[in-house]
Amino acid sequence: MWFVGGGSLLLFATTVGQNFDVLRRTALLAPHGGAEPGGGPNGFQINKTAAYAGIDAAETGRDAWRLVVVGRTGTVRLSRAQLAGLPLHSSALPIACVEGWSTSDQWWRGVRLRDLAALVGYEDDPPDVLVESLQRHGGHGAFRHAALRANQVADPRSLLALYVNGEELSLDHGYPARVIVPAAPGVLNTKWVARMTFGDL
Ligand SMILES: Nc1nc2c(c(=O)[nH]1)N[C@H]1C(S)=C(S)[C@@H](COP(=O)(O)O)O[C@H]1N2
Ligand SMILES: [Mo]
Repeated sequence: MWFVGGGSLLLFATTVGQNFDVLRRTALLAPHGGAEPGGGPNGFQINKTAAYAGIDAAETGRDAWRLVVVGRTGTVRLSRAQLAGLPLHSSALPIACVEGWSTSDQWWRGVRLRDLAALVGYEDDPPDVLVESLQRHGGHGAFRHAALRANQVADPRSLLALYVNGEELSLDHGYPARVIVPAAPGVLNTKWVARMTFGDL
């Protein structure tokens, strides 16, 4: 976990590399909407698996995936390593799906949405953002993108999460990066984010 001592962090760093491939492989095969609370990769339930959403592991890899951020001052492309090098913050937030389940608080870690807005010209006044997923098919088309309001972007708890519960995001929970915002239906927490367009929608 991120909030424990340095010794455990070191342990985490050495074990996560070994477990990560296994984690991602098993995540691909897992059924969606685990039956019991706490089931699913990273220790909590999933809505749609990566396989169901048609996410190809090849397009989430280190060489293929870039986050494209568009705004007032132009377009910025960031690899996952570059994102992980930005200031990271933690938020304890649940996922609350309108389909009738919700999780307890999960420990998310990632880049603040308002910091991403600042990268493309909105230092003081974050606007709305349109978030688009790698997902092209599978499930409800509406889940491929979501619009977040300026106040949701400005909230310091709103993250583009790279990690959860002290681990890399699993593919089923949205690896390489997914949105998590407070007090909003789960559907706004777009997984497998590919593109974020800041500006009044
Ligand atoms: N790209 C994409 N993002 C998505 C979804 C989806 O199907 N595709 N499902 C949404 C819904 S309805 C919910 S409740 C949450 C569930 O997140 P989880 O699967 O990590 O628990 O993801 C949201 N993000
Ligand atoms: Mo949902």
